[in-house]
Amino acid sequence: MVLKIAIQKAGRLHEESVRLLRDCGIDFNNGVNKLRTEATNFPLEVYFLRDDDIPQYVEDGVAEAGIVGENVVLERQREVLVQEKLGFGRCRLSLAVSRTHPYQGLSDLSGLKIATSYPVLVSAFLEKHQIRAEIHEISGSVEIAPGIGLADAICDLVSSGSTLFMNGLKEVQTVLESEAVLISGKSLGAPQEAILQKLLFRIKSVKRARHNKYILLNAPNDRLGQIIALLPGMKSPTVLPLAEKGWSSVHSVVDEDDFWGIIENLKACGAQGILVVPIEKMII
Ligand code: PRT
Ligand code: ZN
Repeated sequence: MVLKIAIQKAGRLHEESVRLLRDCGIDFNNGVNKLRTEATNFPLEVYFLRDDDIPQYVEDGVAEAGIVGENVVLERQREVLVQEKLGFGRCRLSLAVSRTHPYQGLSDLSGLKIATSYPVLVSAFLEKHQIRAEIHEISGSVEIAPGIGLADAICDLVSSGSTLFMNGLKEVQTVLESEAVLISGKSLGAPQEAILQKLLFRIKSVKRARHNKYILLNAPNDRLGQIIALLPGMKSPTVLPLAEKGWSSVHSVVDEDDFWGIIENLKACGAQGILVVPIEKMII
């Protein structure tokens, strides 16, 4: 028995999807000129597909799971379950108008023609805010639509914002925040469900590890109390005596978000020789 998982064949999510599965300890060939491949050390068959098709394939049961942008899942409205946010492929679906437009607020969009590849999400957003505007669906290069007179505004994915900038547009409203997600079919057989749960367990430990760092430092014993208070650790920090009298080595795990603040406070408390090491897997 294997679990069939669909990932993007080429494009923005391909590399990170492959990296995530590999970091989960799953070995497979990476799909150049291939439609599918089987992992050698985990019951997984990987399908390489266009991202837009992945929700449909998962709904139909051609694949039991998939990795795809949440934006695609929500736009396609397929009957699939979002199992886990994956922390990559982050972007936002945003409305933008010409930089010279004297935009003041959402009501300024009334009566405008909005070009987008996300008609479902944009209509829902406009309806929610009771704005009547015309949606013009186009499949690519949405950002050039205002410049060629095809539309007054656009709604497209943005990450750095440089595409909007280069096309003389300004972002005025976020419609959706998105990132890659792991989806699954709604009714998997028991063996596939068991494999999915194993995969999810591994993905969660990889995500946790990516978000945390292992930290080692030397501390004078008379400051240990203060230093330990700064380091929560998984349970509590490990403290080992150094060969030099009056000093200890302290080991702990810190969240990346709090990292720099903690380091500054540790130094201020007299910590020395601080080492920071990436964590490969983290199981709690
Ligand atoms: O061939 P296939 O159909 O599989 O790929 P695709 O061309 O449809 O998709 P692809 O690879 O471009 O994007 C796949 C997924 O990556 C999207 O569905 C999003 O979930 C995610 N993602 C993250 C992005 C971006 N960031 C992004 N910036 N997808 C597209 N863009 C585009 C955007 O459409 C615009 O043209 O990049 C441009 C804007 O980027 P900035 O950095 O200039 O703001
Ligand atoms: Zn696509």
